[in-house]
This record gives sequence, structure tokens and C-alpha cells, in this order.
Amino acid sequence: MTLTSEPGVADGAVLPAVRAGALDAYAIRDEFPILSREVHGHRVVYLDSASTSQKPRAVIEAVDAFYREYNANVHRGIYEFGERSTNAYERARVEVARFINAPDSHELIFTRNATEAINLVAYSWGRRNIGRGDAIVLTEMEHHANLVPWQILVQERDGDLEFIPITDDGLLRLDVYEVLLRVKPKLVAFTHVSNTLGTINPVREMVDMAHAAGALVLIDGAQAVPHVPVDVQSLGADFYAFSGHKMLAPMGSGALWARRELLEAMPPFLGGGEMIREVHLRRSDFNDIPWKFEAGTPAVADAVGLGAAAQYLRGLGMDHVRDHERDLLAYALDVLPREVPGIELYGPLDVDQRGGVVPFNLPGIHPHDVAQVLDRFGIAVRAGHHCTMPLHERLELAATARASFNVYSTRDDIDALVAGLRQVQTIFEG
Ligand code: C6P
Repeated sequence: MTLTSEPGVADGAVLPAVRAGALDAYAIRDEFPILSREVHGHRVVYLDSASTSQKPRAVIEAVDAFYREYNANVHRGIYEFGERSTNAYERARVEVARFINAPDSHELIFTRNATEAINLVAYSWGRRNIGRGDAIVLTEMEHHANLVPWQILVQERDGDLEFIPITDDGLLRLDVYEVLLRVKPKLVAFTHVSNTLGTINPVREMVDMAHAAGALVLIDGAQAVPHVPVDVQSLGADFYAFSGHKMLAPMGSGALWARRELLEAMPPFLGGGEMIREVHLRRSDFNDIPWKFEAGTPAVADAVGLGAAAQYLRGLGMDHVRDHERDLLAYALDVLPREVPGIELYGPLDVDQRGGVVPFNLPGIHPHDVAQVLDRFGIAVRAGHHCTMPLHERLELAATARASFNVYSTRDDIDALVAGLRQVQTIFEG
């Protein structure tokens, strides 16, 4: 199959938004149409990128071009639009696989999001491999997406869950992990970067420990792939799940990467069209990977958008992205406690162990009220439990407010947050 080029960033191109080896976030902002809008008469200060990122023109145009110029189903139509659609879909797979340095693009399955990718493993691999008394090790900081599917699985199969505890700073207790591995778990599943505390977990070390104990490893990369360089080969994990919408791509796009031999041994997740080779009334032969796991008509335009997002981020350079967000994090951790009296911050203090996520509370003011008042000034932060209720329980917090960054975030955004929080305090404390 020849792969034609569809809209995106030219191969290997460095975008003009990278100058002198650093991101120019102000130039990048111009590439995100939504960021030029006003909210309640203020410039939009979007600090909820951990929830979902905004989309650059390159992604919007790739999706737009799909529907305007060649919308057709994939792997079916032997006509111009169908061939272009199939080419673009499979090229996006190559692009996304390359972005995480997967050794083989056929090991990359398109899913709707990280949640679906994790559920795919829980249903397919889990039901075949987890039985009575088998243990799965998770952590106290997991997003519900990397907790509930495993709860459902062990309840059904009579297995067990064990949890790596965290320190008060939000770091994993690797000493306890070492002890937990003595129960010989079948699987260890943990987040690469915490969506609530920002903790960047020591994946390679934890993978090596798990493998030495005979366990497979699933990494929830939802908050890592958009923000830090991810190389699934050097991380050494067995399964790696992530969402597209947090990495500048359309909602409804995501992926699971797994080693070929695991995917080939796993039964299908969903049955239907696309995932079969031959169907008879009483039995079917299944397709090769990755299509065995992509039943039905896929979200083709969204996958094409995900490919364009991966190209865009590759053009910026993920090392630059990480440096930019670490700089913003350091600035926020410096300025917030100095300028906002009494603010409580959570998570690791060392910016090398943390992504661009800043959870906080203003004592005596509910985070929902904080978020609501900030909205009046055009500032978007998330408030609540951020789908990590057990983590909040562990930290004895009912809820937190959370500011989170992406490539288009600037120090001006943090200054606006500081000013907004002072206003919140004035309103509530008089
Ligand atoms: N976290 C947040 O505001 P989905 O919904 O499938 O795209 O992503 C689920 C998910 C899985 N793991 C982690 C670490 C995540 O952060 C998320 C999504 C968002 O923090 C929405 S709840």
C-alpha cells in the first residue's frame, strides 16, 4: 500500500514556534484559533489541559479536509475516496506509532480514548489470564480509568488487587512495591504521570522490577504522551494506553500499543465487521493485528487528526515541550505561594519528578467556588476529584482545584491565575 501525504506538518519540519531551542508559546498560541476568543469579556486563560487540550489549526484542517475532500469508509471502497481514506488512516497509525517509537505500527490499535484502551486489555487479556487468587498491582494515585476495569475483572474472576501506597508528597513507595511483588502478581498497572499531582513515575525501574517478578506491565500514558518524550521500547512496558484529545488531537481518538506476541495471543475485544477474515454461520476467523481489535467502522477523521497532532508535536520536539512545561511549573510553584496567601499546594516539590499539573486549595473556600469565580475572569481550571477519588481520600481532601498546562500555556496565564485567586480571596474573605 502506498501512503499518500495528507495535511499536517512536513516530515522532520521544525515549526517556527521553536526559536533558539525553546518553545515560543506566544507564537504557538496563534496556531490555536480558540485561544483568541474572549470569555466574559476577558482573554481566555485555559488552564485545564489535563482534562482536554485545545487543538491547533493543523489538526482542525486535517479533520476538515477529511470530510470535505475524501470522506469514505476504510478498507472497503475500491474507489478514489476509499483509497485516500484508507491511506490517511493507515498513515496516521504509522505516524502515531513513530511518535511513541513503537517498533511496528501494527502493534498500535486505535481506540476511542485511554479508557477504552485499558478496558480492551482488561477484557481481552484479563479474562484469559486472570483467575482465582491472581493478583494485579495498582497504585493509590490511579485515575478511575486504570482502577475500575481491574475491579470489575477481579470481582468476576475472583482475583485480588494490591496497591502501591504514596508518600504525602505524592511519590510512589517503591519499598512497598518491592514487597508487593513477592505475591507474584500477573500484572502491574500504573500511570506514567499522575493527572492530579503531576508525579512522573519511574517507569523503567518499576517495569524492570515487575518483569523480574514475572509480571506484565500496563502503563496509563494519558498524561505522559502529550507532555514528555515517550519511547515505549526504552520504557520496556508491555501495554501502553493513551488518549488523543489530551495531545492536541480530536476527542474520540486514542490508542493502545502492545507487544505483537501479546496482541496475537489475545482474543478479540469486540466482534463485528473489520475484525474478521472469514465468517461462517457458527464460527469466524479473525483478522490480523491491529484490525482484530478494531471492530466496526473506526473514527477515521479523528485518527487522521491524531496523526496530524503527533506530527505537530514531533515538529515542536517533545524535549522542548517538556522543558517549556517544567519552566511553567517551576514558575507556578514559586509565584503561587508568594502571591496568594495561605494557598495549599499538593504534589512533589521537585519539578524533575513532576509534569505541568498544579493542584491547590484556598483554605475555607470550596474549589468549585474558586473555579466559578475564576471563570468570571475567563480563567478555566478544573475543580473536584479529577476522577481520582481514592487518591483524594488518601490525602484526606474532599476536592481540589487544578491548573494544568500545555504547549500554548504561558507565564501570563499563571500571572492571570494569581490575580484571579486574589480576587477570589477578596470576594470570599471580604
Ligand atoms: N483525565 C482529567 O481531567 P479518557 O477519558 O479515556 O480520555 O482519559 C482517562 C484518563 C486516564 N488516565 C489518566 C491519567 C487521565 O488523566 C485520564 C483523563 C482527565 O484528569 C479527565 S477525567
